[in-house]
Amino acid sequence: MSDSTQRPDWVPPNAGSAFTTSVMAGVDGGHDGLRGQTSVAVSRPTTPRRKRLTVDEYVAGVLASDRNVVAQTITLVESNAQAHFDMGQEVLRQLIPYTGNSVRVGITGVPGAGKSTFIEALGLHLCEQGHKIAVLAVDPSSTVTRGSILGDKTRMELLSRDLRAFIRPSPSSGTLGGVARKSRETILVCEAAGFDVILVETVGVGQSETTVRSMVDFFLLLMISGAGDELQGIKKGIMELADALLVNKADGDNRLRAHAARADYNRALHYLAPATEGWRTKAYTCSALTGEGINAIWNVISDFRQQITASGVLEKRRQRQTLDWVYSMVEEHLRASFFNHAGVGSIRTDIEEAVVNGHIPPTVAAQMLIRKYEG
Ligand SMILES: Nc1nc2c(ncn2[C@@H]2O[C@H](COP(=O)(O)OP(=O)(O)O)[C@@H](O)[C@H]2O)c(=O)[nH]1
Ligand SMILES: [Mg+2]
Repeated sequence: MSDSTQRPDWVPPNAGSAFTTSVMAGVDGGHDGLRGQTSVAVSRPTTPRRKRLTVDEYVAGVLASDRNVVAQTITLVESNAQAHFDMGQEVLRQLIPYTGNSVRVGITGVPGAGKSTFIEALGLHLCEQGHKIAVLAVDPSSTVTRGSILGDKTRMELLSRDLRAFIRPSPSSGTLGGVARKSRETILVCEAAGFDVILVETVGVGQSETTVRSMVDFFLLLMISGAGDELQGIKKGIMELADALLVNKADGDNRLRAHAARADYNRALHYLAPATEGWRTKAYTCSALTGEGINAIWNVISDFRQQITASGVLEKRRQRQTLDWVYSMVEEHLRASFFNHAGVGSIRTDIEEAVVNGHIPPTVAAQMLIRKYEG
């Protein structure tokens, strides 16, 4: 739950004002998930300034599934400006009664496993079946890998042209907690707009799998055969988060290897605790390229959804996730407040030096810092 990737010397920007401090950079980059605006930097000067909407207009537009307003609402809740934050929270408050009616699916896997290709294949398949799909990304490193995010968008070219789909890149980089807050709120906005399948892609960076696990119903781990488990970063811990393992690229010469890998993973899964009470996590194969296995994995997800709805596990899971969300924001806020505290700042360097040189034990150092903060 807590963001253990946080470096101890991290100091949040403008810390102390509110949760708006949790993510740096905010919406200044200006991408709003609208089709045809991927080249925002180029088209921006000719784009007319948008009229500011009122809270009622945001709410009505989202409920009417107006794509422009959906995108603007997400931009609003992603904003770091205090005025936007307050307005965004009021919009969300009014949208809450219309949320919750989607299948939330998280997808992770190493870069190159085929997540984006898979999401496009699954997304198109679901659109054909009459679903409305929202694709979101959670990538706390997205400033660094900005290029690849845009690359992903162009890779999902067919899906992004489909009016039944809505693709939104990751919020700008910042702490994982900050990115997560925005993504959770984006999920709610998309649900209120009538998107009934939410696909959340994340690269396995730091704690991001755990974070995405904590915001979805079903968590899918995409694998490739022959890459070696160490290379794929598939630690036991991540397999234990998954509701299904999907060996992608089961096509051409790779087909047999993929099927062998599936059997191996199924054997390994026997020894692991399942991620979801009453559900057995299994391994499957697919080819995001040819589409083989895509329908089958959707059937697995649908069965899962039906089963955990009936058993009450879904409701319990979502309640726990909501509380986790609350406390992760509290933690995020306290951390920011601590590291921005002037008194703490004035003694930190000395205390850090004393503790690394063995002059005081870590516990005493922590007590001194906390006393300074609370005092
Ligand atoms: N042969 C084959 N190649 C695939 C498949 N899925 C993805 N790829 C290729 O693998 C590469 C990485 O895919 P991408 O979707 O960008 O992976 P991501 O980094 O996990 O999002 C691309 O060149 C894809 O064309 C598949 O099912 N079969
Ligand atoms: Mg990708």
